[in-house]
Amino acid sequence: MPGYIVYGARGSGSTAVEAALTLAGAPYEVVELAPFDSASDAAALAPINPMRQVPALVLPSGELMTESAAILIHLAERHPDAGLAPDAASPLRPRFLRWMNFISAQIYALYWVRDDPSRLAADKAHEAVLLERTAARIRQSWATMDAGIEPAGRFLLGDGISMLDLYLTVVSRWGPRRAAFYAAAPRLAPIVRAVDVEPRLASFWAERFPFDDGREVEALPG
Ligand SMILES: N[C@@H](CCC(=O)N[C@@H](CS)C(=O)NCC(=O)O)C(=O)O
Repeated sequence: MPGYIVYGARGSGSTAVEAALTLAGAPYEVVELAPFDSASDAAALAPINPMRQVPALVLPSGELMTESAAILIHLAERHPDAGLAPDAASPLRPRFLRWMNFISAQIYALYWVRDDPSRLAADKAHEAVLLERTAARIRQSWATMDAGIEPAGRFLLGDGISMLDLYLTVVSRWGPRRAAFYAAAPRLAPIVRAVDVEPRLASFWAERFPFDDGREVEALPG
């Protein structure tokens, strides 16, 4: 079976997709491009994904997919034996879909600003305000998720890891980082820690998104 091609970067949202493919045992290769760090990488990505963002996934059929939640849901459907999502008839399906989309729309979307606040800010002082206010919004969103979803087991949807756990874990590693996440979402904290130490992902995390105590707190500028 021809494999998947992931356009992605270490520590980026593509690592959720790569982790999912790893757990599914699906063959894939990564084309390393970090558009948030490099103008030349952004230009190289443009013919693949006009939004110049990763993850961008080329399916075995040759079709392009973007949008992390949609990709993860699709991969769960294409690799059902991996058990990475409740199926359409499951009572857990509505909450799976709800919180997958919540992470994309309410939280991940804010990184378009946070990764380069000059996209919206008029000056440096305004950039600091945007960073502070988007961090507050992210903390509020994590708290809303924490109050809105009761973990159904060791992971969010039961005792098996799901796409939702992978997505939550990757996005919770970004600024304002884990210490803020744990404070805002104490019930979700053990979930992401369990994903951090998932044995099947140990070498994957070490290579693609190294994460240790030093990364739990955001480095302050200056
Ligand atoms: N809506 C997209 C957002 C993807 C995204 O923002 N990716 C970041 C990296 S984590 C990126 O490529 N940023 C570069 C940019 O937006 O210019 C998704 O859900 O996958």
